[in-house]
Amino acid sequence: MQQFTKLSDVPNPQQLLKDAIDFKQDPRSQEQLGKGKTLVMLFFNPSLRTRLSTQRAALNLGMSVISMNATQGWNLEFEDNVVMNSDKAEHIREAAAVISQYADVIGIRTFASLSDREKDYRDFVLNTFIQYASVPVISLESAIRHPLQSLTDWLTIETTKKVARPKVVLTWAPHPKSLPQAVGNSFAEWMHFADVDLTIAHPPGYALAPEFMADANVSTDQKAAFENADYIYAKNWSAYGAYGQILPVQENWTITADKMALTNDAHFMHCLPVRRNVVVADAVIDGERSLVIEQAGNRLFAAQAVLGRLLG
Ligand code: SN0
Repeated sequence: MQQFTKLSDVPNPQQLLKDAIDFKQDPRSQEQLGKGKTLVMLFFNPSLRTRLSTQRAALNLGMSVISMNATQGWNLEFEDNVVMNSDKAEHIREAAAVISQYADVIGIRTFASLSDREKDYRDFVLNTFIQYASVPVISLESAIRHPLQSLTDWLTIETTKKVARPKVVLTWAPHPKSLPQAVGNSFAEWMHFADVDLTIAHPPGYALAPEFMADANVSTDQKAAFENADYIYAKNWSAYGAYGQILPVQENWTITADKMALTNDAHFMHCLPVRRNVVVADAVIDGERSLVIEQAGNRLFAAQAVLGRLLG
């Protein structure tokens, strides 16, 4: 594997899932693999799980880790042919090449702008960085995808499912802020590949980008979508069509115990961080079908599997 930014970067996703399952059973099984190697992580946006789990994953493989908030460094210019006489002190051409001198693997987090859809959907910041980096790059969530989260979600479903092909519902949920589509996009991308029956439920106007909706059952009726569901995966995203906007929504899309009662005793999943009693009611996230803490724990094994393949 040369890089990890999307499903199609992975030559054998089933093998990667198996690696993650193996690491979940024995996290210390490959303590020598990363000896003498360094992971550098660069954060253009906040992180809790991704930062700590990826660092811990690297340590479990014997790597050294350096992480940096990009805001602590120089303000970077990403455009070409610019006269750099304003607030940007360093060009990405030098920055990415220089970081590559210090790293064997680089992780980058860069959220969507939510203002320029064309640029976001080219994954401009991530791909420009990769263009000038000379070592493998892992996406720690980019403008349009969060593949470490999606591999984690697949691992979580595979290790808890009671039927061969569970019904999985990705449901939009309310949020006070305008959030990226990355987690929803990426979850859909990986679930299309996984052996699940995927439904995407969203209010009118909240369809994901067409390339991520392909093949899924789609419903704008949340309660109907919940029927017979084995997994409810909640996530807010801002509109793709009216790009980055929060649209008025008629019904209440918060995940409540009443709605969970419509399902086939479904597990509740969310990538976190989550706004309690906006996205999901306390009774659901604190209930016994909630997987959110195990799911976050699985971030470690997904990151270990990915780092392992990039090193191996
Ligand atoms: C990010 C997102 O892409 O939705 C990261 C999720 C892993 N979430 C947020 O930015 C939540 C921010 C908030 O204020 O609730």
